[in-house]
Amino acid sequence: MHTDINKLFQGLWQNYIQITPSASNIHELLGTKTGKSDIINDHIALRTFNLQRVNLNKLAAHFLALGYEQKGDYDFATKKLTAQHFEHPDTTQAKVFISELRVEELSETAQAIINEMICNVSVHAVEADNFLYSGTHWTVSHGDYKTLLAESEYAAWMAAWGYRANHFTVSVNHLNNIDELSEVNNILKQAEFRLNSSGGEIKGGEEVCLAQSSTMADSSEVVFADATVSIPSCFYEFAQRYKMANGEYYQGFVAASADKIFESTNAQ
Ligand code: OOG
Ligand code: NI
Repeated sequence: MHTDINKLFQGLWQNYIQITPSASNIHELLGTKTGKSDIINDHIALRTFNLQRVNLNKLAAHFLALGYEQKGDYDFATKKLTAQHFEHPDTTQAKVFISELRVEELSETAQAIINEMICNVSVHAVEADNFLYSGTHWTVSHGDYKTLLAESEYAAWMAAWGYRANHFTVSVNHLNNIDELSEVNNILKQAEFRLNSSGGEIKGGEEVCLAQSSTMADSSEVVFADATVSIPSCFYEFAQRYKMANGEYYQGFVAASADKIFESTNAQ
């Protein structure tokens, strides 16, 4: 496990932009618009399966070791996902949203494909410094990918991309010269980036103390056992937080909005 938060986030970011060039382009574009090249991340998100070897707790251990604390619990019944979020006492550090797919709720066929994949992940690999950006530890066929896709877009995404940041999220509150999420969205649309419009381009808002938007995932090539195919990779998210009645900024997530953000990796 990393002992340095910055090294972990640098590893995650470098791995993420390799298959998400839009994120790196938008990062640069926002740097130009705001006159400040350093962007504060609101959060990152990671995905996994609830199988013992690689479950949410195994991913979380990497952050707990760096001083993060577990905060919210979330359930996405239709998507068969459980999630938690983690915060660091230093509030300038990105929050972390980790979800896990409840494998036992899938068909026997899907379960067999996933179990076979995860058999290849060693206990040692899960604890290694680079685990959270180590990608796949298995090979799947394009057919198996499509079988998973028919049942769970999330399962298919994991089969193709493995362990890596699913997205980084720009903190709109920390952007110089930009006050509103809608302004960010306008800049992105003008530059012809495609936004996720499921549930509206802006999910949530001041009434739930969190407004979010995201790009649709880039496409990137995956080498399957039998074919090389371009499929949705990762996306970039933008979050604006509002103060609660007690005067403090809301730090949690909003399940109804998150449910739509997950769909940013759907095929277009
Ligand atoms: C996570 C989706 C939820 C948010 O900010 O609400 C999320 C995912 O797509 O893995 O990141
Ligand atoms: Ni997010």
